[in-house]
Order: sequence, then structure tokens, then C-alpha cells
Amino acid sequence: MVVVSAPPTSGATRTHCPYCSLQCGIELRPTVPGLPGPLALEPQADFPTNLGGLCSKGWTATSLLDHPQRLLHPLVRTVRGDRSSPFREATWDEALGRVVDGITAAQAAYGRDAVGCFGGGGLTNEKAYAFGKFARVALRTSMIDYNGRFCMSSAATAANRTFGIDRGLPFPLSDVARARTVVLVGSNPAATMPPAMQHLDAGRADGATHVVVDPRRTATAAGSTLHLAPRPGTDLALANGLLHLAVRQGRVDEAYVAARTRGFAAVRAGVASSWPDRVERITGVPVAQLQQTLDALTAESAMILTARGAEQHSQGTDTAQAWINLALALGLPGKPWSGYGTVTGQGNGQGGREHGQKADQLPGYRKLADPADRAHVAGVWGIDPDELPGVGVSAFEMLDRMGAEGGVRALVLMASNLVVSAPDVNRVRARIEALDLFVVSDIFLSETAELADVVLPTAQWAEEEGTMTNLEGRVIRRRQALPPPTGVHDDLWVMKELAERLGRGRYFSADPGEVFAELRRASAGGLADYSGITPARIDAEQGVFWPCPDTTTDGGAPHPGTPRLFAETFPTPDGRAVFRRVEHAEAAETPDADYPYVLTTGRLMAQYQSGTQTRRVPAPSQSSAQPEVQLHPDLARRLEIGSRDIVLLSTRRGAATFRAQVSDDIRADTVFVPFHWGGASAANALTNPALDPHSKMPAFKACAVAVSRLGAPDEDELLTRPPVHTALSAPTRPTLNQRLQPSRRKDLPMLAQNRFLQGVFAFEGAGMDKPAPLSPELSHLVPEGVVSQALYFRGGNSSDELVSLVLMRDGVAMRYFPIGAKADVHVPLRVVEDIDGGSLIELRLLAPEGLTGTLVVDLGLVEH
Ligand SMILES: Nc1nc2c(c(=O)[nH]1)N[C@H]1C(S)=C(S)[C@@H](COP(=O)(O)OP(=O)(O)OC[C@H]3O[C@@H](n4cnc5c(=O)[nH]c(N)nc54)[C@H](O)[C@@H]3O)O[C@H]1N2
Ligand SMILES: Nc1nc2c(c(=O)[nH]1)N[C@H]1C(S)=C(S)[C@@H](COP(=O)(O)OP(=O)(O)OC[C@H]3O[C@@H](n4cnc5c(=O)[nH]c(N)nc54)[C@H](O)[C@@H]3O)O[C@H]1N2
Ligand code: SF4
Ligand SMILES: [Mo]
Repeated sequence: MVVVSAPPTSGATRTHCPYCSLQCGIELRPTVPGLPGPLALEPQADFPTNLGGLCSKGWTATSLLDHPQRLLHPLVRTVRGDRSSPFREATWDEALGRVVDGITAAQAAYGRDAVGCFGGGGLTNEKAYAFGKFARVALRTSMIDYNGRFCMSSAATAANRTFGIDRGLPFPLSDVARARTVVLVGSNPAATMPPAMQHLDAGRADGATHVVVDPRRTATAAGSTLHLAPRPGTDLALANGLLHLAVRQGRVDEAYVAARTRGFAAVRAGVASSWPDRVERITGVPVAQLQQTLDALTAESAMILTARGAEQHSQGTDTAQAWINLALALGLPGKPWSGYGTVTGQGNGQGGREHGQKADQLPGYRKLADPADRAHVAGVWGIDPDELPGVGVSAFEMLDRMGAEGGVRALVLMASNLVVSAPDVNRVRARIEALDLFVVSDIFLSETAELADVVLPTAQWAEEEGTMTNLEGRVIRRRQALPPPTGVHDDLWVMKELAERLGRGRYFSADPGEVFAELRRASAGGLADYSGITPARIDAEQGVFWPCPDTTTDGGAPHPGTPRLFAETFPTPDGRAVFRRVEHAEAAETPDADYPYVLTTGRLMAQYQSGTQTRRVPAPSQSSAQPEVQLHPDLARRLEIGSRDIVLLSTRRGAATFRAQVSDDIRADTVFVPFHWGGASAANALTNPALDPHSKMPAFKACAVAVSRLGAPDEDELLTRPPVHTALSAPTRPTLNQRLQPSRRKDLPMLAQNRFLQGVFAFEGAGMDKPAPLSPELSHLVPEGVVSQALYFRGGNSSDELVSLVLMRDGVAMRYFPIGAKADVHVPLRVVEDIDGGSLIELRLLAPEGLTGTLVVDLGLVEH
């Protein structure tokens, strides 16, 4: 048992839950007033996000304060530099000395950028701010990034480029209850933010329409009006399909588009080929549901909210963009009870992305690459702007180069359990092993801390003061209810002590009040302006929404804060929101013969993130949540997997074992696992680290997976033994044609699969009597053991003369599709003919000799 000393007051402390971005208001009281011991916890009845509600994680949060496994002393390796030698307890002086020695050695040998920092969205604003400053001022490295890259960065990137600002929700959460329609895309608040359901439920009770887009029928989907279950990674096509319908049916808010946006023409042209039936075939969402969704979205108020299901993809930024385009075309952002938002996840996921722990960023959402921003922040910090390093690299890019040429040689990690939560953890673990120095600050010996040279114990939420910014952009206070255990310090103290030893101590403070005051000055005039936010105002106003500039210096009235953004204008240079044309692209990895299904990952209600905290909570509700793979009964039957059997999942990266949870709440081509566990059940041994080019978000939510039965329900040891991984083929990106070829393995059960021969092609006619190949992308070998049927043909012709496409089977013409000059056609092929395995299907062109132009071609096939 940890001995905690007496709390500073015997009264109640009003603070917030340590976990997610809802930051539910709670009150802590000593169980016996005035005596040491664990605290009693109750929800605040009047805090606007949770309204007296809490989830199981919140209710049990105090059990970690005096948990027997808590780290109470710094740990170092018995043999210095040998991470296979056991840990031993050390004094702070020795532990910090080892850290500084390692940093100094790495920088002397390889330069300043040899030391990296990795932060977390759970850190208070003060700590996130101090960590960014620590990197740039104490270490003078450009190498800092954080786990928010793995969270909402795709939506943040899309919002920044469109609206000029990234505040997750541009309105208070309670507005959700007033919207006539809410579309939730890849968001499962019933499990991830249960008290927030009160706002959604109030809207539903009042007759609102709620649409949930999720490949699984989650608790959120089950309670909605309409559930769309797309194939993972196809949300962009869905959004473009909705916009296509809106354009065609004259439901675009033309006045709004003209007055408040720019760039719609290109987007309108871009969605012209997102025909509803084509979108149905890409996404699996029926055309009728597209229409119902669009009808709902044109109600008098409507919101579109995305979360990780839509965003954690290799095309996550463009996917968020497609939903933003739709919201703008319908005139939603800035309209009452309407708009677009992303549901931020971590406790300080919002504030943590504003104050400088990101590679390209300075506090207040300022940019490291902007000379004026550098000058402002350097002024507040009391350094020369030229001393500030440049822009570093994103989270996974930094991790993936650790210990290698040009990569960091020493890493200081604060508040993240990377070897459970990063993509492709086997690779990340290998990179960690290549480091010269690895330092981890945590509350517990997490799976990642176990790999460190030096482990620094840190204070917990109820033991510290600071501010957090919740999912609404509301800045709130985290209050101290008791001091940390004797000998444990918080991260601000650690940074100050390290800076002292590096000769830069004068720039740092360990006092959270002083740090917040400095943060306010550093953010003044920035996008995320906190300068008018004071602790007293936060207490009096149940939090203050940024931006909130300080308007009192010249005797003016205090700025009220900004609960709602965009009513009049957008913070872009010309005040308009910027449309951007985006096109559907397949996920970075799609099913093939060796890995025939789609794997997606996410969360369970009772566990939080990498599980460092919640897996230690003793309550029975928590310990009953086990690592399970959710799979459809049809798939289970085909693979002869019974309920609760032990199942092996493997991908090109690794393997993991889970217990089977057979349920028709999931698509039959998709399996789902939670990522809360490490060891043999690590979801991230499987995931694909392919990065979104804009946000550098990994593809957590879609990769190709093989599924097989490993053992019977009682063979529990299979769940603890590390699974054997044999990669079946090299991780090369398949060509479009390869991706169009389904399984060739006869023993593999096949589900019906969509095939498309499609694309946009420039052509030059070879004569009306010579069917000429147009592109290799328009030929397809039907796999053995499979029957293919053509369902429809669509085409468009830009030229001034009639052309024809010919559908050929093994060189013999089956059918002609004429397309008039500057015209398009849609030919449903109702009389379907079976095309046997082994046949070569091809589309060729008949066009007058020398005629040039562009063709849009789309032949839809189904195979089973
Ligand atoms: N209990 C619990 N609550 C949490 C957390 C936790 O770990 N545990 N973490 C917090 C954090 S940091 C975050 S970021 C939030 C995340 O909150 P959410 O985004 O709600 O959580 P996820 O479970 O990651 O993903 C949501 C849904 O996306 C679906 N999905 C998967 N692939 C796709 C796809 O391609 N398209 C669509 N449309 N949906 C898809 C999944 O089936 C899942 O139901 O939760 C926060 N709250
Ligand atoms: N496959 C898959 N992987 C995912 C996701 C997914 O949906 N699927 N989601 C991603 C998302 S959205 C997120 S946000 C990440 C989260 O994944 P992580 O970054 O691993 O987040 P946590 O598990 O919250 O880790 C926080 C760690 O910091 C410790 N800690 C808490 N407070 C403090 C503090 O004040 N100081 C210090 N020093 N330590 C502290 C905790 O004990 C814990 O070990 O995972 C990502 N990984
Ligand atoms: S919803 Fe989030 S903030 Fe509220 S109690 Fe649960 S974990 Fe804590
Ligand atoms: Mo997250």
C-alpha cells in the first residue's frame, strides 16, 4: 500500500476525471475527513458535459492513487547501458544524472537532434507546454512529437486547411441535443464517452434523427435512427456519394457556398462520378440509405461528427475533408445547432495539440516555421529566435528511425505506452532496442517502461494542479486533492531538474501556476489564445472556451471566451472556408489471397487506451473485459470457429491471439479487436503503419488479416503464449490489377466480392473496326473456382464523336456499349451471364481513327 500524507484540505475538491476528453466533473473528498487514505469520488451534478453522469472508468479512478504497483522510486539498470540487466531503485540524483549523461553523450556524438521527446495528450496544458519548451530550449532539438498523431490528427489537418483553425467541436457539446440531425461517422460514444449520450438521447427524445456510420452495430448504432455499415476505409466514398446526390437534387446551399466558401466548383466536378450505385458497390451501403441520410442532413439543423473510425486511415485527412466538404455544401458550419466537428479523445487531447509538443508547432497553435511566431515565443521565453530549432518529424517517422542513421539515439517519453499503442509494435520495439538511452516517465511500470534505461515515477491527476482543455475547447482546472506519495514528483519538476543539469534551468519553472501564466503570454495573439483565461474565471464560469484574448490590459471588459465558432466568418486569410477536392482511394492494404479479411481496431467501454491504468483497476467489471475478436457468425462458420474458441489473427506484420466473440453486429468481411492489451493479444502487432501523407496518421482502422482457429475455449494457455508469426508474402503495395484479383486458393471460403474495371483514361482512336486495348486496368482474369457476373456499365465520353466500349471474354466480343458525343450512359445488365474462372474479361475501345479525348469507364462485377 502506498502511504499518502494528509490532504491539504478536509473539504471537497472539484476536479475532473483523469481519463477521456469529456473530462467529467467530479468531487473528491477524503473518506475520513482530515485523515490520509484514498479519496471518495462523486460526479458533479452540474458540470455541463457529464451532468452528473460517469462511466465505470471514472467511478473507479481513485483506486489507482494508492495502488500497490505504483512506481514510488526512480529505477535504473543494475548494469548501466545494459537493458537486459534488472532494474534497481535509485535516488533522483542518480537517475537524473544518468539521463543527463546519456543526453550529453548522444548530442556530443550525433548533434542536437540525436535526442527526441515523445509526449501525450493526457498531459496537462502546463506539462505539454513545458515539454515543447524543454525540447527546444533545454535540449535544443527539433525532435519532438506526441501520441495525438495517432489520435485525431487527420481531422485536425483537414479542419486547419479548411476552416483555418482546429478546435475539435466548434460548439458546446450540449448543442448536440438541439440538432435535428446528427451523423456520427466512426464514433462510438456509448462505449467511449457514455455520459455524453445524455445529450444525444435528449435530442432523440425530442424527435431528432441520428445516423451512425460504423462497420459494427455498436451500442451507439443500436440506439440510432439509421445505421450505415460501410466496409472499413470507405467513408470518403460515402461522403462524396452524399454530396453527389445533394448536387443532383439541387440541395446545395448555393447562397452559403457563394458567400462563405471558395473552391466548390472543383469539388462539384470531383463528385460528378460518385454515382450512388457505384458508391454502394464501394462502400456496401445501399443507395436507399444514402438517400435517407441526405434527407436527414437537409433538416433545419444538422451536425456531422467524425471520430477515429473515419480518421485513423492512410487517407484519413481526405476522409475528414470529404465530410467537411459535405457539411459546407449544405451550409452547416456556423449555423445554429449545426456544423462539423471531430470528437477528440484523450483527457487533454485538445490542449495537448495546441501548445508545442508537436513537431511543427509553438504554443498557442503558432507555427515553428513562421518568423513572426518564432519571434513572439522566443520573446516570451527570453531567448534569441535563432536559437529555436526548426520543424521536426512526425511521431511514427521519429520512432521508425530511432537508433538508425539520421534518427534519434536517445528518447525521453512522457505519458504514452508506445509498445502497446503505436502501429506495428514489433517494429517499434526493435527500434527502441536500438536506442542508446531510453527514458520513460509514468505512474506504473507499463510495457514500454519495462524497456527503459531509466524510469521516472510521476504524480497522478489528483495530486497535481493544472489546466486541461476538453473536447469542446473548454479550458478547465485539474485540482490537487492530496500530495503525491513521498519521493514522487511531477513532470514539471523533472523537466526543471533536467534543465538545471543541462545548464538551462533558469528558463523553467516547476510551479504550474507560473507555467500557466507564461503559457497565456506565449499564446497571446495566436490562434489558440488563452491570454484572457484565468484560474478564477475558470472556477467562476465552469471553464472558459478559447480563443479568449486578454482584453483587460487597457481597462476593457474581459473577453467572454468563444463557445461557438464560425457564425460570421472563418479564421482564414479571406474569411472563407476552403473546399478541397478529394477522391476515394483504397486502403493502403486490402484483402488478398493470403490475408482475406479486413481488420479494424478500437475500444471497449471498461478499458482505457493501452490499459496501463484500467487493467490495474481491481473492480470486477474491469477485469471481466477480455481481449476478444468480434467476428460474424457466417465467417465463424466458414472458418469452423465456435463461440469463445481461441483464434489466431495474422497480418504481414505479426500475429496475435484472441477469444472469439461471435456476433452478427459486425460485417461478415471484417473482424474487430480492441487495442487495450499488449503481449500475445496485442492488436498493434497486427496493424499497418502506412501513414496518411498529410497528417502522418497510421492506418489503425483497416488492414488485411488472416483468421484461423487455434484452440478450444479451455485452452487458455494459448492466449498467453506469444503466437508464432509467419509472414506469407512481402509487404509490397499491390498494383490495382493485383488488387482486383481475388483469392486463388481454392480451399479458402469466398464471400461475394465486388470487382470494378474503372478509371479515367485519355484515348486516341484506332478505327471503328479495331477494338483497341485502352488500359491494362481494364482487363481482369477471373480466378479459378470463382464465377463472375457483370452487373452494370457506366461511361462518359468527352469527345465530339460517338465511341463504343466492347466487353470481351477471352478475345470474343460479348457486348457493346456506345457512348454518344459529350454524353454518358448507364447500362444496368439485368440478364446476368456467368463468366467462369479462368476467363479473361477485357474492355476495349472502338473510336474513329485519330479521335482524341477522355473516357470515364466503370464496369461493375460481382464474384462468388
Ligand atoms: N472506454 C474508452 N473510452 C475512450 C478511450 C478508451 O481507450 N476507452 N479512449 C479515448 C480516446 S483517446 C479516443 S481517441 C476516443 C475514441 O473514440 P471512438 O472514435 O468512439 O472509438 P473507437 O472505438 O476507436 O472507434 C469508433 C468506431 O469506429 C468504428 N470503425 C472502425 N473502422 C471504421 C471505418 O473504416 N469507418 C467507420 N465509419 N467506422 C469505423 C469502430 O467499429 C468503432 O466502433 O475514445 C476516448 N474514450
Ligand atoms: N490499434 C489501435 N491503436 C491505437 C488506437 C486505435 O484505435 N487502434 N488509438 C490511438 C489513439 S486515438 C491514442 S490517443 C493512443 C493512446 O495510446 P497511449 O499513448 O499509449 O495512451 P495511454 O494508454 O493513455 O498511455 C498513457 C501512459 O501515460 C501514463 N500517464 C498518465 N498520466 C501521466 C502523466 O501525467 N505523466 C506521465 N509521465 N505519464 C502519465 C499512463 O499510466 C500510461 O501508461 O493509442 C493509439 N493506438
Ligand atoms: S466518460 Fe471519460 S471523463 Fe467521463 S468518467 Fe468516463 S472516462 Fe472519465
Ligand atoms: Mo485518442
